[in-house]
Amino acid sequence: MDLKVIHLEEIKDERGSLVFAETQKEIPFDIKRIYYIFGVENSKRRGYHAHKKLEQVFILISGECKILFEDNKEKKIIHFNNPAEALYVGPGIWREMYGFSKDAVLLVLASLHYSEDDYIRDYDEFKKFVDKKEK
Ligand code: T46
Repeated sequence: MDLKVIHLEEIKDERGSLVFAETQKEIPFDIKRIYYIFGVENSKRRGYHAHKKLEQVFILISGECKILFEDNKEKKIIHFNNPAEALYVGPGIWREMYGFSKDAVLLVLASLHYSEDDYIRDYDEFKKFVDKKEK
């Protein structure tokens, strides 16, 4: 699956911690957009889509949540709870985010501006898209 854990450097001193990431260094694309998700009730699930071209890096900057990822071969559940660990997510991967703690803030760095045309929100369409990509 086109996922890659990115270990970010954490600079810790008596004042607390600072974590950084730079374009084309830790982040393998030019960042065109950021967005963040917070205030999600623990019982709610978000996502239910894949992207056709978008590359993303996910960073859980506070709290914890889980994300289910799926491509044409496998499913993986990743438990996010470390703000110094980012996850690169390539195109063509279905995702469902759930199990948000009250204090969870999920930051997403994105390689493209927002376009609804890049979303595949229908699961059967996603399956066809990834099968076609494989051939
Ligand atoms: C993703 C997961 C992790 C915008 O207008 N601009 C934006 O940049 C974004 C990201 C969303 N929107 C609008 C589209 C919808 O009307 O915000 C609304 C909520 O978006 P959505 O239902 O897609 O939210 P999630 O949490 O299901 O998915 C989001 C991202 O959309 C998606 O790219 O990978 O977070």
